[in-house]
Amino acid sequence: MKDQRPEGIERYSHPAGGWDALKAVAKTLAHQQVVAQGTMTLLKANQPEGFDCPGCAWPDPKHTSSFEFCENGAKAITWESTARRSGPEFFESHTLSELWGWSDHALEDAGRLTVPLHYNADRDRYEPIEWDDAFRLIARELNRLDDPDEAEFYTSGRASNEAAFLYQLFVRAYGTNNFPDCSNMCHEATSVGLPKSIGVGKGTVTLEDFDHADAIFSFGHNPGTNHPRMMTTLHTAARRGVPIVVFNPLKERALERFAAPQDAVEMATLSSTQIASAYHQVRTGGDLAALKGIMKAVLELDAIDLQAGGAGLLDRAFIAEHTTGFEALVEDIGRTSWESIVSISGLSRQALESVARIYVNAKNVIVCYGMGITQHAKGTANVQQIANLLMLRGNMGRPGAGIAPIRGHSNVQGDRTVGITEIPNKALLDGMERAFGFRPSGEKGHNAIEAVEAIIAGKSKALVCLGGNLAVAMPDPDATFEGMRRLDLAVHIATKLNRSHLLTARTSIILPCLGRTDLDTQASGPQAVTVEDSMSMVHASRGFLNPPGEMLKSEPAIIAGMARATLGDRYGIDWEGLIADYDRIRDKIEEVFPDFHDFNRRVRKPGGFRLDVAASFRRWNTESGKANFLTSTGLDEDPLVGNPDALVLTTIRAHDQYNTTVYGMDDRYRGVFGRRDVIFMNRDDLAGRGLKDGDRIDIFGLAKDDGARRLVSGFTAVAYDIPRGSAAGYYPEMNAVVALDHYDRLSGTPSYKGVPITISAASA
Ligand SMILES: Nc1nc2c(c(=O)[nH]1)N[C@H]1C(S)=C(S)[C@@H](COP(=O)(O)OP(=O)(O)OC[C@H]3O[C@@H](n4cnc5c(=O)[nH]c(N)nc54)[C@H](O)[C@@H]3O)O[C@H]1N2
Ligand SMILES: Nc1nc2c(c(=O)[nH]1)N[C@H]1C(S)=C(S)[C@@H](COP(=O)(O)OP(=O)(O)OC[C@H]3O[C@@H](n4cnc5c(=O)[nH]c(N)nc54)[C@H](O)[C@@H]3O)O[C@H]1N2
Ligand SMILES: [Mo]
Repeated sequence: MKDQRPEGIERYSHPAGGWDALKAVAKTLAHQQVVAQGTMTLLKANQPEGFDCPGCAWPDPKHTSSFEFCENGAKAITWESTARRSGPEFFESHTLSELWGWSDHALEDAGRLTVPLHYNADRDRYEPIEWDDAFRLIARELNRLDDPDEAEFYTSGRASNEAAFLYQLFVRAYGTNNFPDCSNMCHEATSVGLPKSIGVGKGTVTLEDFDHADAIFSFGHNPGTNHPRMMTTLHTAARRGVPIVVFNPLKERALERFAAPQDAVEMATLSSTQIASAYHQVRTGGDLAALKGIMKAVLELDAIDLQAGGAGLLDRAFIAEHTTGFEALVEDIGRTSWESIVSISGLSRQALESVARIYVNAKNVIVCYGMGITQHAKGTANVQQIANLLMLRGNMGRPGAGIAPIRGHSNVQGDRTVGITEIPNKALLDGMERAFGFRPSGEKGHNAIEAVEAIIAGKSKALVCLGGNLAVAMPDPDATFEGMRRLDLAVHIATKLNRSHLLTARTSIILPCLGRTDLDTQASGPQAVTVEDSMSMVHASRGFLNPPGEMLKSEPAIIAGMARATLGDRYGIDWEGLIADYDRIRDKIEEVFPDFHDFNRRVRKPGGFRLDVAASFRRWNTESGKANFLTSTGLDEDPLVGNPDALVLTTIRAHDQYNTTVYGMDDRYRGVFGRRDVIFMNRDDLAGRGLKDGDRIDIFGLAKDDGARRLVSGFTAVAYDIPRGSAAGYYPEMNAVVALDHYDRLSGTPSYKGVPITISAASA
């Protein structure tokens, strides 16, 4: 008898990729009415003379290859190059109270913003405003604050190096280091954890290293959806017979099997390639335990080898010459019992031993990881344990081996490199002084959590956002929304309307900007910008589409406009000159950051250049001058899960979404169609609560008792292949049960992937 499944829930039995991916692209193109121009646009993605795909930060084979098909890249591009517009008529026809009732999808689907807008509270509408008037209003509000530290300057990771660099120049000249950044919600555990381990907060591998790897481990990332061009790399590696070992609570289809749309044979024969050679469904938040378990098994295998007269299985020469802390690590692992490892990771000892055998049998190992590792209360510790595992066998700083954090936004790494940081180091301050003749404040500013806390507390009164949808991306929407509505000034530089723009302050302004695909013409002619991918490759990006309207400005031009209005000629910065020709911005980037030497010449070579990542060459920029094994005692990440009824919820992305941008309501590979109001649970966890597949339930977020009620109600429970004790639901819907105060104390990364919850049958 066929199971009766909840509405919209099906079994999706195809491999990832394949014809369904091509069909999905055709549908997107049609919906956005960009068929002719759209297809041409797709062909220019990631080409030498084209633009950098805004979809993800995975690198391209030297940006010189032939067209690489990517379904979700195509969605990101067509979403931006849509023929739809939300111009003055749109805002005249809809009050903000009405728009508040629209879905996140509908708000963005209204199309590209075309004119600067100013909120009129009497009419509850955004109304067109001249650029100069908008800049003047912003300047007036910023200059009215008692202290520059009462303003927050958020950056989302799509901003180019040029935009981000000018932004930090403006903000530092204005006088604060309040730089909340999407990276704070994303790979901050990497940016904080890895410098202490290996001296650099970035990955150490290049794309070429994947060709020389003998084993690839994947922890907590979903490439079929979130960095689909990585599937080409994994597909090639799998076909080469390289073991690919996956740790993920959910069986993600693309990690199981994939049909490459480029592969004529697979497409013609409807066949596919198995990707993971072993799939371990770790419990949410069980990675620290799993990593310690693998290391424990590696140390045991090493001891056996030594006893048998072998030379051991660790790279003892590397450990002796290049590292500190090995003994302390061995001690910590020795103290950790198999019993606790197995119960917390949810994986058997045999399973972890089999991983250890793959690990020691491979000469070169790469470990890739994403949000499943970083977005935890122990995110930094997770990242450092990955580094420990690699260093045991010298898998760091040599060809075919290393650590590969998979970044999120297409330029989130670059934004950091060119100065978006709330903790400026001496090199940055020296560089700024050298290039601009003033020394910015060195005082620590706010990260994303601190910024939102300050806004909620009424201490910060102005918020400027270079892209993004901060209010919706952050935890605790009730408190966050309310705080934002009490601001004196809110400024959003954006391509499309989203919910954060509806949280109006006393003065609220939206500034429409060009996107990656748009032609950017300044006084000296058409401009290119630059971006840095996950593997530290910097390359140029040049849009070519006619902008959606004549009023739009580029991000650098908008920043320069705000800066000049706010700062006058403070420090003699030539804002117009910098905007006239972006080469001049790049010259200044080079002056501040010597790593960018010869920037304008090197970035003109197809494929660009790689920034120096010292750890890739076994140079360790740590205090000890060596790579450090770092221990983190214990395995339990969460003191909050004291409740015996608690489940650990992870919040994830569907296939048809880009962060808070919801392209559509399907999550094809997980078999969810036309809805997002679901929670995936183990059938036995449901039964244990007297519930079953398809029941409507309420979800309560547990947190330190702060009086707040965190609730998502009336969602449908979907019995799913997920470990007991774990549950999964979609971001951002589930943000209502995430507490702002629940974050990694070392990096400030919210624990979006380890949310303690209880559930019960829906009350209404
Ligand atoms: N199309 C598309 N592309 C994107 C994005 C997008 O939204 N859409 N977002 C961009 C951004 S900003 C980012 S940061 C990246 C995000 O890319 P990912 O890191 O892939 O993001 P998530 O969907 O959050 O999923 C993480 C994966 O971790 C698994 N997971 C959840 N909890 C745990 C855990 O506790 N342990 C382990 N081992 N695994 C776990 C989930 O099942 C899921 O497969 O993608 C970027 N690219
Ligand atoms: N529960 C939960 N919450 C999460 C996460 C999670 O996994 N779970 N993930 C976190 C992560 S990894 C991240 S990175 C954040 C994402 O946080 P953000 O980066 O703040 O959010 P996005 O949804 O990427 O922003 C979308 C908006 O960006 C604007 N935009 C798009 N393109 C451009 C452009 O070219 N220029 C400008 N100026 N604006 C543009 C559009 O107006 C669009 O509405 O969310 C975090 N929140
Ligand atoms: Mo991200």
